[in-house]
Amino acid sequence: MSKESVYVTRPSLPPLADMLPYLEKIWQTGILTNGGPMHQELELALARYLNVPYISLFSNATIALITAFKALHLSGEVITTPYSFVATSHALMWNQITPVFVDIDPLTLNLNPDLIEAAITDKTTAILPVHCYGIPCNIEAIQAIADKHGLKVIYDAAHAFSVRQGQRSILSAGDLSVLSFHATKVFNTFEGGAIVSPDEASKRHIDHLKNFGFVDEVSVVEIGINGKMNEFQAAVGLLQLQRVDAAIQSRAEIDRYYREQLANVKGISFLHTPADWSSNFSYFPIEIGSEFPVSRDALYHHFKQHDIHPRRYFYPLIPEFEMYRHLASANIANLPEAKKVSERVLCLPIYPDMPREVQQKIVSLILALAQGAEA
Ligand code: T4K
Repeated sequence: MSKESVYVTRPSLPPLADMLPYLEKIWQTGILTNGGPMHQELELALARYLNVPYISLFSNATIALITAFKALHLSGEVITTPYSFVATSHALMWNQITPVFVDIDPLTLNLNPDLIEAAITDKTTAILPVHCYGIPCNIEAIQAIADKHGLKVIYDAAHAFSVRQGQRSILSAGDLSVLSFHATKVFNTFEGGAIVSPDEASKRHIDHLKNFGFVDEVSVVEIGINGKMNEFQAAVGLLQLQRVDAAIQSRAEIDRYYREQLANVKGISFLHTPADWSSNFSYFPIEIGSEFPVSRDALYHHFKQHDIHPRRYFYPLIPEFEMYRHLASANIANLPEAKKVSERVLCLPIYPDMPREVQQKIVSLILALAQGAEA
């Protein structure tokens, strides 16, 4: 990665000097992992900040998803979205659960609740929606279907750190929600993740599962895994938390700039913004329609020639990957909205402290193409 290159994101980092006292403490105490003091402090601080009842920290969101399915004893089939990062479905496969892909709502780009019931079979045990780009799913409609059919709901909330609808955190929806704290996310601990639980018993169970199934020194009650976040990650998290509001604010300003500058470009549209939504501005996806002079892919390559690297999240669709193609629900003909969107969306670079000149360069490349200045 050269310094001049512009990537879809650039991770926020706490000042190195602020990190040193935390490192000294780790070195002094010799407590490196296994639910140490910083881990405990971060769990409490995050639960407070996110306004959620209970949270369990993990080494990353993929392991957290795998553990969440195990905690809820899921099996058989789980209904999910084709339009996500591949980890969403991979985590099901690691539990020998078959993903059943259902098309997305073209407005929110999330699992379309109107299509879920038709995909339920006697093997279905849960619904796994994703709040894609932090845009909330239709939580009420999904819960109503789950309640009617006795299904669990696990939200892949990897993009949804701190997102609220009205006054309510969307992370409290469903049975469990899973967050990612990967380097590329709004709040990062280098690698990391978490499960949000509704009650103490669920949290305790998840905490046992992420520690091999140990409940005390000599008792292992379940086949657990090692999903623990270590003290270094937790220290990073504690420092990041002090700055995350400012980081989101800085993202909001870039979001506003892009929207203003690109508002009247024919063939470029922005994503739906629900009225009572408080976004974390984690991504800036634009949809490139047929009225724009070049295709999404041509625009993507044009940017690359200028050493700007937006991303085609999420292309290809998960069901287009080789290991999913054999599934009946992976037939792309039944997923027309997801297919269309995966060929049209481009996520523009957005990250705190992104220089205004870089934002201007990105905008001017798009405007020049729109005005036919560059073929
Ligand atoms: N569910 C959903 C819906 C997800 O989106 C994800 C992850 C997960 C589950 C699983 O969460 P984790 O198990 O990862 O916690 C990235 C991330 O690796 C992945 O976490 C994320 N979603 C996905 C949407 O994006 P890539 O393949 O795009 O990463 P990469 O390495 O190409 O990074 C993108 C750009 O960011 C690079 O071009 C440069 C910049 N970058 C990246 C890293 C890692 C940096 O500047 N510094 C860095 O350290 O997947």
